[in-house]
Amino acid sequence: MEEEQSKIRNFVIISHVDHGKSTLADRFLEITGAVAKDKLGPQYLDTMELEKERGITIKMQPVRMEYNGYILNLIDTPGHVDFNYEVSRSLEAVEGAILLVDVMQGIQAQTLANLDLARKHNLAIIPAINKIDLPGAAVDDACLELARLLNVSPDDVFAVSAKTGQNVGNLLDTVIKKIPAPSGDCQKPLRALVFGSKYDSYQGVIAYVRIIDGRVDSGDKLFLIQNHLECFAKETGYFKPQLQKSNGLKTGEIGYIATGVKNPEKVRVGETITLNSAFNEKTKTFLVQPLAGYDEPKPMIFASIYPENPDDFDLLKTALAKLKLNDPSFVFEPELKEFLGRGYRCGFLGTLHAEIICERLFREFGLNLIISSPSVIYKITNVKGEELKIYTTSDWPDASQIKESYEPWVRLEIVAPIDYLGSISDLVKDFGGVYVNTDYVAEKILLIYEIPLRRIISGFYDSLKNVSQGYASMNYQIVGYRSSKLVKLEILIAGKKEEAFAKIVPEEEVFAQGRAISAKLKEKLPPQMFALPIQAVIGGKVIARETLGAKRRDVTAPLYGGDVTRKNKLLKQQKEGKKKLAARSQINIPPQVFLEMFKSS
Ligand SMILES: Nc1nc2c(ncn2[C@@H]2O[C@H](COP(=O)(O)OP(=O)(O)OP(=O)(O)O)[C@@H](O)[C@H]2O)c(=O)[nH]1
Ligand SMILES: [Mg+2]
Repeated sequence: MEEEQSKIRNFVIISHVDHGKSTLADRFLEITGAVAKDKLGPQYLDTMELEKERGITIKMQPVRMEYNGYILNLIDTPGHVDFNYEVSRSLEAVEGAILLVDVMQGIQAQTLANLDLARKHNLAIIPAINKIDLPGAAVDDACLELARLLNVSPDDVFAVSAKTGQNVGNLLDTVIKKIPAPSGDCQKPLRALVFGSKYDSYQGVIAYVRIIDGRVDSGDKLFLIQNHLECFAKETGYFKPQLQKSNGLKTGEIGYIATGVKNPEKVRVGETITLNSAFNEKTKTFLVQPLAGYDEPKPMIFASIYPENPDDFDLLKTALAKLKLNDPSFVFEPELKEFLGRGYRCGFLGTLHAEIICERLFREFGLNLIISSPSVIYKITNVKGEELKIYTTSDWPDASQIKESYEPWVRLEIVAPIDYLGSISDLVKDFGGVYVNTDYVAEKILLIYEIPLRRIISGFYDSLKNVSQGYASMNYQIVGYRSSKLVKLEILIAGKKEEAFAKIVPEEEVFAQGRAISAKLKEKLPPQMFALPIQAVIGGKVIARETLGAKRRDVTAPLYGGDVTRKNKLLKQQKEGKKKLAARSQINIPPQVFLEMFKSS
């Protein structure tokens, strides 16, 4: 191994959501001088507007720091379970992990899940307790709990404050001591693992890479082994975290390669990049073996997404392809539906994930969307005896066609302090869950249940947080399909079917759900030009009804009568808006309402 390579450390920070990873990364950036102190706002690596607004990390973010003669490549990861694919991809690019635990919360479900992932990758793990500056923090107890989980001495657990910086310098020194330098052979031909990417209109696809073997220089001719694509390194560089050009990238380094490839679908995460010169003319094979790559993510929930303006269909298509490059964990397929038009059926890892993608389509691409209620993948057998998978509500066949219906169940793991055992088991029972087992992790209980996935995506997590004062956390995996009598609840507004609000529900819940959806719509929809009925309908029978009030909205009201041309323009716009309305339907449903209904379903 070359001297330079032995001075590289690649590591991630992993934890449950909100335990302070991005804040700890801030302190590392400060200590190493990677970012000037006056430029360093809180959670500096959360660069997306949505991340800042919501205070959560959505994307993993690599950053290169220099410290005491070492190159430190850190990847900050998200903690929310919906963005777990970001974590698992990051782990493949590093040799070690800081496992961070909030002193007030202790071990939580994603602490366990992410630790498990890190162990599967054989990473060196450095445990640390965070937020020790908080008044009343029981630091020793928290260290003991984490030490028990990892089977190490409590003295090996770091106690830090990412906020004040207390003990963070020692933690960084330990990263250098305990995490091994990257292995890999600098003499071999290039093998670079693509662990992320983004699209740039000038540079084409920018691949985030970890150089496993060999080196790449700016200008090199490249070959993408899995996709059989030739391209070249338009530019190489590092994450500072802004992209900073370099002459090349060497074994063990993390950086980017701008490929110039314009089709976002051609460069996939998990791809192995090698040099074109590694091709052996005689044997017609490459001198290198492709890397293992990544497992495909498994979408849990589906929704139909349609442009509000049908002319935006092509824009939606390119937007989805570009977003997928930045977030490979969602899937999409075109679909055509009678009541909706041309759009896409999209699969997501969870409801927050779906919400974030829809927000990004709006903010980054200016797309107003119609979004259907989220759905899990149901299965039915029809009267012909065929078994069908039903991804979205609009695919649900007529009741007369269905012989038997099935829904996915999950194994649900809840980690909580023992005091909340009673309230949690009551809650799970209310949500139709079945008790399986109780286990212990360090000082906490690990409760295992089975429950329909449908219940998990509709409000369960919020209720769990409520009954446990925020202390319980959860994780789930699909265990299989079980028979359930399901029906399609239709929603009619002004007598017209609004497919986006339809929902698949168990027969015994139709009345409650029908009432809930129509009441919610009444609350979310703006007053219309005429009073309109909102109806929930099962098989042609109305089971719930609300009336949406009428009010002529004065669009010029906020203008205090000042500017006449502007006033006229607005009135003209309103008139045109009404024309568009008449063409689409009787009612004006602002695009935010679809997202609001989606969130609350
Ligand atoms: N008092 C105190 N607050 C902290 C400390 N570290 C982080 N926080 C706060 O905890 C909250 C979450 O911090 P983040 O750094 O965003 O947590 P995260 O783990 O990156 O969150 P996700 O990426 O969404 O999982 C923020 O309000 C921080 O200000 C600490 O050491 N002390
Ligand atoms: Mg974060």
